[in-house]
Amino acid sequence: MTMSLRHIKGQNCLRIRFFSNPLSPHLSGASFRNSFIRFSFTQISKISRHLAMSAKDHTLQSDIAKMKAEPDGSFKRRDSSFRNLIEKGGKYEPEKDRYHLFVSYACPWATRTLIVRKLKGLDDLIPVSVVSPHMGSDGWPFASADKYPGATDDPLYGSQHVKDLYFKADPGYDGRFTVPVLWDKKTHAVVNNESSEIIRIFNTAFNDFIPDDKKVLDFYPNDLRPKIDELNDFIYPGINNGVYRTGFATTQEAYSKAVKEVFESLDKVEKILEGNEYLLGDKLTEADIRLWVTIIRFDPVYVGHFKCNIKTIRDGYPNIDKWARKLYWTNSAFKDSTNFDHIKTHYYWSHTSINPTRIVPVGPEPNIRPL
Ligand SMILES: N[C@@H](CCC(=O)N[C@@H](CS)C(=O)NCC(=O)O)C(=O)O
Repeated sequence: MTMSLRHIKGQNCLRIRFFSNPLSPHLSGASFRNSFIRFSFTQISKISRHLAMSAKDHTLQSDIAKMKAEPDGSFKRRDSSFRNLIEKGGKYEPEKDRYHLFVSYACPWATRTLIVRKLKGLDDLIPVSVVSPHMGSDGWPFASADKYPGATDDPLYGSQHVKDLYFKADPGYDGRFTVPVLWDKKTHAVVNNESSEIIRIFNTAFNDFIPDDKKVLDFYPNDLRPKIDELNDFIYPGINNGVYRTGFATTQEAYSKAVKEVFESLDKVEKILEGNEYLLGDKLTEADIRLWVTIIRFDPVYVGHFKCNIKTIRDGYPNIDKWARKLYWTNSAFKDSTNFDHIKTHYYWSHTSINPTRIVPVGPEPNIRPL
């Protein structure tokens, strides 16, 4: 049975047609009946908006192959749309069994949130769902749509794709369907889809529910904020987003400019890490976490796929390499949040404009060297 709705001009009613033969509804005159139901104008405009949305081509939002570069060939990332906080007295209160995190192991931004979630011991408070690395024309699929080892289903609504969650939260959503997504089960809403803000939420919002040894961990402490901000201010454009600007550039000029900026920023970080355990001396901060997720992907993916190949981390940056390996091998929050198979498969399979054959390279071996 299918149904069609038509607003009858000048009247606040919709004609609803029920068809028993969806393949040839107009031929099967005898099998449908008309019904008239009275709606308010608000309801009519809501329904019409919903119908218009469902008829729209969403692949422009979900298919990375259809993504357009700027006129000069450079890549510009869109700002995230949902920017709420979780705070006492706010719309989203810190509560047990209320929030859910949707991630991809492939995505560096999502991995930031996984690392802080682990470091702060929020595993039981904030359950996680993991998408398949095959980000195709409908965006990120859950295991229900693509059974990939390590991928899971959406336990809340049984969504097939991450885009279904965005439309559940906002039927008129017109942005990209990105991960991570911090979801509120109580109001069926996206709380926040910006990783840099989700990690700050995880850093403090749930402190009342976790043991003291986790509560005291602060990755954005007051006294270090200006220094952390200063680091983030060049590491984000130069490195985190710099590798994307390099890889998604569509002109030689845009590429050459972006790749130069990546390596200048890496040179700067290499100097900062000289004789230091972490970026700010002996204290692990969010600046390390934000940088690390890009560095761990650098040799396995960005050198080849995004053409960031002036040097590798392992052979060209001894201080960064040592810092990255130490975090991976000695802190399980970093290692457990890293899945090299998802990482490599995602980039090489999903970005067909860069790698049309979808062949996933075997090397480098190993993905990360031992300590
Ligand atoms: N600003 C966002 C960026 C998130 C983002 O771009 N995620 C990528 C995966 S690495 C994504 O989901 N892309 C899907 C798309 O653009 O269609 C954040 O930091 O959370």
